[in-house]
Amino acid sequence: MASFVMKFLLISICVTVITCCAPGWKKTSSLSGWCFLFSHNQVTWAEAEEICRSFEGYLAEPINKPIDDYLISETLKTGRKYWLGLSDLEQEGTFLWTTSQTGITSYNNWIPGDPNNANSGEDCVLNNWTHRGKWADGDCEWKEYYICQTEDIDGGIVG
Ligand SMILES: [Ca+2]
Ligand SMILES: [Ca+2]
Repeated sequence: MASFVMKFLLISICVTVITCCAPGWKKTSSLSGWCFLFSHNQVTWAEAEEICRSFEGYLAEPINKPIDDYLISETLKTGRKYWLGLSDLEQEGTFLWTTSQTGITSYNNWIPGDPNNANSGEDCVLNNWTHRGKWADGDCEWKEYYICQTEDIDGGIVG
């Protein structure tokens, strides 16, 4: 009974006061409503997408500067590059955000020279390319770190 009350209390606080993220996920006060998981393992883009979905989330989508700035601040700390939920798998040269299937609008953060579809083709987007916090297209089969994104506790646990 006591633990039930505690759980109820915690969820109530999460919902009414601030958003709560599952253990291991990060949030930032400047971006209410979002939780982010920065992976410690490296997988292909498709595998990363599947893993994020298994957490009821998706590959992170820095659709605007505030989200991207936060992701950059975190990835610059680790020095790693991470898969994002952005690709031109459907149509070469047309990059779409995975969940909305909409294109890049006013904000983008490509590193100069990318996207370049280099080598045998690059259709999946990484951030923090060469440790400069910028986006680059890469080979979807590369094994890379990834960032998952979910909405707060309602999106992550209930819905
Ligand atoms: Ca491409
Ligand atoms: Ca490239």
